[in-house]
Amino acid sequence: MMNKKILYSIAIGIVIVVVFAALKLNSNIDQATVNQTGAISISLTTDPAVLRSGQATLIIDVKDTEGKPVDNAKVSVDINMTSMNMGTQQGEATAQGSGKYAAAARFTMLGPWRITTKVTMPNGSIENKSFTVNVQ
Ligand SMILES: [Cu+2]
Repeated sequence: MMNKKILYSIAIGIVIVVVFAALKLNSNIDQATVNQTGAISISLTTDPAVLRSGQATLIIDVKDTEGKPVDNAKVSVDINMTSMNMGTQQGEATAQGSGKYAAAARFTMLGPWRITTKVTMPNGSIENKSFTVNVQ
């Protein structure tokens, strides 16, 4: 009777260990898959980093699915407030090398602004990404 209980406990313990091991293995496989078929990366920084009312430079960084800088893309930006329609500023960004593109922005009011980037990759595919920045 006692032996059966102990055996039963050991069996349950083994099942738990195997299930956890399988879950961990699964998560590793998922991660590897994500890395292999990663998305194009579009990120935004601004100069100055802390935005004030007035002129600023938007720097858009474009990397391909392997994380390499993309220099022959066409990058444009649409800029407007999120909280009201200030009229959309549209601009073309110019290539700076190392996958970076610069565009001018003029923030005429404090508050939240949306910057929508449109990136036409060298192969013609189009990627859009929006960012919200706060002008303080
Ligand atoms: Cu406004």
